[in-house]
Amino acid sequence: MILDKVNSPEDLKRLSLEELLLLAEEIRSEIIRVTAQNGGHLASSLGAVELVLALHRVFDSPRDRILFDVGHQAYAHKLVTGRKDRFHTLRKEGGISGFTKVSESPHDAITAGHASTSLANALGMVLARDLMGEDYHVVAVIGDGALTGGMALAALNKIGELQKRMLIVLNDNEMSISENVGALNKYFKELQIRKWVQDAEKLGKNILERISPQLFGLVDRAKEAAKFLLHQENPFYAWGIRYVGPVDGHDLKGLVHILEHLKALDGPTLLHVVTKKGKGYKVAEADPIYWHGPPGFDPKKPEKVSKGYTWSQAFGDAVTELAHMEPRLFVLTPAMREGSGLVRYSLEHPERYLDVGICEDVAVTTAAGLALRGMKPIVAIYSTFLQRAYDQVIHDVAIENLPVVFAIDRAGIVGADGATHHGVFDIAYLRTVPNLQIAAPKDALELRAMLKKALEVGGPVAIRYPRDNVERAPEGVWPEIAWGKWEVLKEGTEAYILAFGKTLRYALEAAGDDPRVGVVNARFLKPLDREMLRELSRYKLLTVEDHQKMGGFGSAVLEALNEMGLKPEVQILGLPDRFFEHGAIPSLHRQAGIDAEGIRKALAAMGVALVHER
Ligand code: TPP
Repeated sequence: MILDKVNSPEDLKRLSLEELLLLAEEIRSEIIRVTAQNGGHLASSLGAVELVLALHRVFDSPRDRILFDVGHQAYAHKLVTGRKDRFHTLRKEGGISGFTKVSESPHDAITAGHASTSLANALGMVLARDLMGEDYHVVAVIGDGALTGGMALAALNKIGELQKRMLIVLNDNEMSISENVGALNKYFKELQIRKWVQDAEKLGKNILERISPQLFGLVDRAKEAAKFLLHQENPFYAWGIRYVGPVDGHDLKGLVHILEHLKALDGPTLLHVVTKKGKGYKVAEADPIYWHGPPGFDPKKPEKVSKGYTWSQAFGDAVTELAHMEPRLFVLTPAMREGSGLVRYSLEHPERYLDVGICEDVAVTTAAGLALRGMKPIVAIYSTFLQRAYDQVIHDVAIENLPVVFAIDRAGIVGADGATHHGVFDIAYLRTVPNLQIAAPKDALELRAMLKKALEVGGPVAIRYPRDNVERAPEGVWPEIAWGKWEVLKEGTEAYILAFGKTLRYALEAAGDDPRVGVVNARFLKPLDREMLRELSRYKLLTVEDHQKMGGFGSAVLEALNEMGLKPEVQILGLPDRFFEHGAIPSLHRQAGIDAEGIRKALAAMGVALVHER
């Protein structure tokens, strides 16, 4: 194995180009082997193997900084930068991260996970480099999907103005997670077509050259003119960024050659590299959407597996039905059609569906525009990505109390994607926003009731639900829900567990049939059910949530009690003030002490030791 001999990028420079080609295949096998066991970003990483090897061959990491946008396509980079022995721990608790991470390796130039950050980071680095009189290369690798983000486009604008030396490699596979969207994406396709035309012309020219030297001269001039036009029209040129491409991103030798050339240039350059998502693995090439981030699979017999019925699907089914009943309903996604359960919706209601690209801010403000003109928009968004649109939530939606529903998926600990992806801040950052109402359903039926009611009550409403399976609710059933009212699921004589969202299950498990402990489905956080809270304040109270303790549901309960002048014994369970890395969800919940065992311990500390203590 050649990979056995590669312990750092230095070793790549000693290989012949033929050995490098063999190494690419070995790396592909290793990526498939480990992703089959652990799940992970398979198709994106397979598509970037040659690109990663060429970059490490030509540049000198860690002296030169190579930044991977999102960092999900960088498995080959991990394998050649001293992490091949730990690669089998990918995304496992205590193992290496599924994204690039500064604290994991000196070769990881940025910590990533969220899209579109590489260009601004690179800009900061070249500014620092030049100010400090240092001399190294900065290379940002960004996908066509990540380039749809406003952050990336705004950084390009500044990069073009400042004219600092840096290389941007656009890894264009025409895919985001689903098909990429946007005008730039259309333009990239056009550039590829022009390239094919040019290649065909070249072929024709060779033939013509032999037949008629005069005609050949004409074609040559036409080609020069085409090249000129291409550059004139090219938006990167307009921005002051040198555009080179499109080039074949799987032609390792060609890539090495062109990178060597570009390395010597000053100012900002963008190299447009065309790759195939899933390259080298038939199923992933054929269906890059599923194989973007599959769970484990059998590498010899790779098949799609059903993840069961998820909260995302429950949401998708609910809005698909609702849209038949409510003609003003409109659903937006920032590039997460599959993850948000919206495939069915997008097919049944294509005219009231919009994928804006990886730009959560645009999703939220477009929803505001729709709401201002009488529509009832629902923004389907992951908790962690809504962080990107906080100002838009306040400035464009909440101030005018617009009827925008935020369907917040992946709320709480999400598992293998780790610190960048846990949705554990949304309660804290949304709770402080006036007009915004916040709810969390206990099951799919309650989700339906909340969604329907949210459209009726008006104003902005956030409904949060976790990354998890849920029992399917029957179609056509739309129960009424008392807005702002909690629900007692079990009576108690000494203490009540107030659970918000996913932790309700743990609360019921912990309470068992102990008559002293009651359980409340505290499904509305804002407005909070003060009436019931007042009644319950005769008992000891334990709040539990899958969210940061600071600023979360427990804080809201304490604040309300304080305002009402009530002082029951209260304990708050939530995530402590630190970041949780990747790991299995139940394990991380256990560590945070918010699972059934944690609840039992907390109750015991309050003097309510449970009889069925296992
Ligand atoms: N929104 C943000 C801010 N960050 C994210 N990581 C995502 C959404 C989810 N996401 C992860 S990868 C991806 C998306 C939408 C697609 C990226 O497409 P591209 O940059 O073209 O890379 P590819 O996977 O095609 O190689």
